This record gives sequence, structure tokens and C-alpha cells, in this order.
Amino acid sequence: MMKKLYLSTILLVFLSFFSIGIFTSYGVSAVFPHPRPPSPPPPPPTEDNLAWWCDVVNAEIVWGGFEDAKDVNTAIHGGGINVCIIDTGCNYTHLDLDDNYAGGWDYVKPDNDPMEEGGNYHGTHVAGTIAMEDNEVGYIGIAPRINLYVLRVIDPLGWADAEYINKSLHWAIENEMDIVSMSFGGFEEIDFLNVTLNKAYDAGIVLVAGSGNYYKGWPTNVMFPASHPKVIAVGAVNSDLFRANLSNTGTWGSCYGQGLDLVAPGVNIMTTGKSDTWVTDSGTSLACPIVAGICALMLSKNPNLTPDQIRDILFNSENVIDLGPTGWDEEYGYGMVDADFAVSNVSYPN
Ligand SMILES: [Ca+2]
Ligand SMILES: [Ca+2]
Ligand SMILES: [Ca+2]
Ligand SMILES: [Ca+2]
Repeated sequence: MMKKLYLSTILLVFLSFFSIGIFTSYGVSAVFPHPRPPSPPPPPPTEDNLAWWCDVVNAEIVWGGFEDAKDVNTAIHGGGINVCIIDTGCNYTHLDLDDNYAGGWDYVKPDNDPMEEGGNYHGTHVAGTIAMEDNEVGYIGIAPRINLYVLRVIDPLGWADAEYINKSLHWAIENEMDIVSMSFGGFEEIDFLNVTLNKAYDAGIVLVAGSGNYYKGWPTNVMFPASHPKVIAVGAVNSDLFRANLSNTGTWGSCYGQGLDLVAPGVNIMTTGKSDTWVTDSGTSLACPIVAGICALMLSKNPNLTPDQIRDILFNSENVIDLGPTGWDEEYGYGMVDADFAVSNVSYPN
């Protein structure tokens, strides 16, 4: 039952420059050296910054009401929607996250406190992408008023047990999560997780996962659990809207192929970090929560939407920014998400 070795590949696959430095420092992987990217300048204290990745998917139009908004001005902001991340824990006391943090569980050191501890802040980066607040400091996430839940399954050295992930999915069902965001992946399917993913989907939970970051010399197909048919598989694009592929200067490219559903920004993503800092991170780990956040905005407009209905809206090249060859293609799936298009295609509840 223990799948620790298998899941140890998860972090090597999904963690981005920022985190890989941590791994190399532990001597776990000497094959992924990469300098830590510079952090953005400290934000001014009087207004939130609008991050490029939020602007380009037009989340600010949904919650702000107009292009380049920096405040929540509409009722579609994710309030009341339960989103959980399954990750390394989260620095949920961060001033740009604390108001949205709603609870969770720690499977690594079992208790109800999934604080990120001794790790690389991967989960904190993921959480900020969805949930940074409109609080006139830092940045604003895709869905700035969600209920953020955190399930800690990955220990500070990057080890996880598949059973923790299984328990997390059951936790999500029992605690009535609307959306589960999974910024991890491995090369092989795990049968008992397939079963639980189906259960979660049947319970009405929208499932989202990153496609993976492997480049040449490694398999580039969409990884598991992104490859599961009920999980929305998300690849990464850069600010020029090309598939993330840093092979010239780094070591990874966004995994693609059959099963890729959507892409979202995933290079130089400014988000929450250690203490009350903001940092830049890259990888499909960051693209995944952007899509999860857009699903939260859709549910914010109509909480009765089913996961099938959400997928039907998003999996349509007319409702996304079609990149690459016309229509679905292996590198971009149906295209890049656009929160304004997505929410515009959601009807208000009757
Ligand atoms: Ca915009
Ligand atoms: Ca603001
Ligand atoms: Ca903020
Ligand atoms: Ca296309």
C-alpha cells in the first residue's frame, strides 16, 4: 500500500524553479539545477498590484467589473465557494491569505493544522494564486474571497504517501468541497486513487490538476492525476502565451499530449511566500490553481453548476483563447482560460 517512492517523483516533476533549489540543497536531485528567479519588488502598501497572470485571464474583469480593476466591485468573487488544495501545506497566516483560510488537515503530522513547515512554500505559492485578498497590499488572486482549505500531504523533503492523497480526497467529499486543486503528478496511475477521484467527481467536486513539467528526455504526456478523465488537465503558458518551455535556459516544459484540456499562465507567477513576502514561481503547479480559481468564479455566479456543466463551458474553444492550431491541440488543449468568457457563459440560477 505504501507508495512513497512513487510519489516522491511527484515533486520532482511538478515543483518549479523556486522549489527545486530546495531539492538540490538536500541532494535529492542534482539534475535540476536552476537559479531562483528574482522576486518582484515589494508592493506598495496602498493598493493591490494586478499581476499579469490575473490580468491576462481577465479575472479582474469578473470580480472588479472592468479591465485592470484592483478592487472587488462585483458579487462574483468566489465568496462561499469551498476550494481545497492538496499540497505541502500553506502559510495561511500570510496577510494576503489569512482572511480566506477556512481550515484543513495535516496528514504528514496528523492534526488539524496544515501550516507549511520546513518546506519550500510550494503550497503557499499555489494558494496565493487562487486566494490572495483584495486588501490593498500584495496582489489579488483569481477568486479573492473563496473559502481556502488546505490538505497537507507532502513532507518538507518532498515525500508523500498515496494514501494521504486518498484520504484527502475523502476529506474533500466529507467536508463538501466544491473544487479540489492538485499541483502534483506522477508517471503511473494508481488504481485506488482512480476509484476515489471518481467518487469525488460523482459527489459534485470539480477536480483540477497540473499536467506536469517534464521536458525532452522525459515523458511529456499529461501525468497522473491530470490524466484521469474526470480531472481537468492544465498546462502552462508564459506571458507571450506560448507553451512553457524553458529548455534553453532551464530544464522543464509543460507536459502536453492527449488528455491535455486547458492552459493557463505558469511562468513568473507572483504569489504569496514565506512570512508576509511575495515571490515569483513557475510551473504547471501555478497554472492549475488559476483554472481552479476560474471554476470558483463560475460557481460564484451559479452555485448549482455541476462539474459536467463547468467542463462543457471550458472545453469549448469558443469560450477560451484558442492558441496554436485552430481548435483543440496537443500543446494547448482547448486553449487558455479566460475568466470573463467562462463566467459570461454561466447562467444565473433560476
Ligand atoms: Ca485583463
Ligand atoms: Ca484593492
Ligand atoms: Ca492583496
Ligand atoms: Ca488550439
